[in-house]
Order: sequence, then C-alpha cells, then structure tokens
Amino acid sequence: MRHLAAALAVAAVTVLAGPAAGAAATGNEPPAPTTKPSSASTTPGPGSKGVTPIAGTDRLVAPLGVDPACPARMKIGMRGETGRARFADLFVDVDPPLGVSRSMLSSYLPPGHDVGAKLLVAVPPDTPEGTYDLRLRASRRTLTVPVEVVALDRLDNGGNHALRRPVTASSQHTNANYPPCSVVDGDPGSNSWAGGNGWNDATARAWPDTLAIDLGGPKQVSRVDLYTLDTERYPASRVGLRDWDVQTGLAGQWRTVAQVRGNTAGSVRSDFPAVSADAVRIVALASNGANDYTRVIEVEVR
Ligand SMILES: [Ca+2]
Repeated sequence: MRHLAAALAVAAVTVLAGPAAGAAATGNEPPAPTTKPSSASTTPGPGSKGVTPIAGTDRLVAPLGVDPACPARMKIGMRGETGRARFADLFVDVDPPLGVSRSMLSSYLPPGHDVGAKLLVAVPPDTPEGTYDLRLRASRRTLTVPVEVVALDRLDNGGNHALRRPVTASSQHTNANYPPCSVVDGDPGSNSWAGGNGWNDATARAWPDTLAIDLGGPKQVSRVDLYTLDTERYPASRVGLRDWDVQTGLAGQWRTVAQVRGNTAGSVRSDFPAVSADAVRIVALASNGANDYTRVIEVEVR
C-alpha cells in the first residue's frame, strides 16, 4: 500500500476540454490485450442526468505476482453533460480482496467537460484468478468495469515475452515514480513520465547502467524494441538514450546480439538471428544532451 500511496500522491487530476475528450481519448492506460467486445456497462438510475462516470478501458487485466510498484492502472473520470456547472463526486470501489488507490474523485465540472484521474488497482498475491467488478458511481449512474485477475504464465502478452515479467535494474531512483518494473507495464508512451511509466536510473553521469528482464523460461527471441523518453517537452534527441547494447541471456550466460549507437529517436527496433533466451538485458552506455541519466519507457521482446 505504500507504493499505492506514493503513486496516488502524483496522480494529477486533469480537466480535458470539450466533449470529444472522452473515455477513448484518455490515452495512457495499457491497451486492451484483446478485441473482445466491451463488457463494461453503465446502469442509469433515477435522477441521473448531469454527470456520467467514464473509464479509460472497457476491461482491466491485472496479472498476479507482478511487482507491487507497478500495479494495474486505468483512467477514471466523469463527464458533465447538460445543465449547469457543478461540483461533482465520483465514488470508486472494487470487489475484495482487490484494492484501489482512491475511493473518490471530487471536482468542479462544467457542462461538456471531462475530469479524469489515474486509478491503481492492487492485487494481493493470494487472490484467486477470476473476474472482479470495479464500480464507478456518479449521480446515481454506475459504470462497472470487469477486472480480470490472471496468473502471469497465462497472461495474453500479445507475443511480447517481456510483458509484466520481473525486472532487475543496476540502480533505482530514490523517487518511487521511476520503478524498473515500469519498462514492462505494456505502456510505451512517454506522456506519463514521472507518473510511474518509465525507469530513470540513480547514477547521474555514470555508465553503464543495466536493465535485465527475466522471461520466465527459455523463449525464441529475435527482436527487441526499446522506447526511451520522447515528448515535445523532453525530446529523445535531448534526454533520450543514445547508445546501448542488447544482450540475451541463457542460464546466466550473456551475449550481445545488437548494438545501437547515436540514437535520437523515441524508439528503436533491434532485429537479430533468433536465439533461445531466458532473459534480455539492456546495457545503457550513454544518453543524449547532458548525458546524465538512463531513461527507458518500455522494452518489448519478441
Ligand atoms: Ca512503460
């Protein structure tokens, strides 16, 4: 819960302009792993006009046994419909034993606007697999989002062997918002930087830094995609990773399978002849600009 509290402290409440900025535009939550039709449902009640609860995803997959520093997360919020501007409340609860990082969201809400926040969903280690209901209530409307708790070995990883697997980093920033597990959380976007979506190492201007992902057993591997910090404000050409080696590991033996030098892009795909590997390691050698820290948003292994 300590991690949840830390993450909650930075979960900014944002007002999105205009009715077009609805649930589909909230953007940073992990993509739904399948194309299964929506099973979220909204139940209107009497007197429900005015405020509608919204969610950034139709269903949330919450794997068991992941690092508690990187819980499942989604966007939640509410939309002011017709009528006057008001102060509105959104109430959040989930079936036990799951936990949520907030039980309520309160905000001034003009008509035609959305207000949103990040919600973290914690899954205790002994939780039985199955579907649990997460409920968002506003103005007597209830939006129910199913949360699917699955064992890591049964997670639909879409072919990405790194997804949600254990990560070991050479150092961890004292700020809890840059945990190593964030590089396998399924979100390669940079917009949640400093919000728990990427790793920042702790050794300024000291190289190399390493990031190792345990694949949970030997896999055939021929491609690694690395996403480094890259936004309009923090472009990769100024703060992103510049030079690194890609290594595969098998029974503790590492070999370099690709090298990237002089990178200025937000993501780089490295292809190499297929090898059997039970781990992948990024050996970071330099970053751009001030060349200060290693910043990695996501690593995908195929
Ligand atoms: Ca990430």
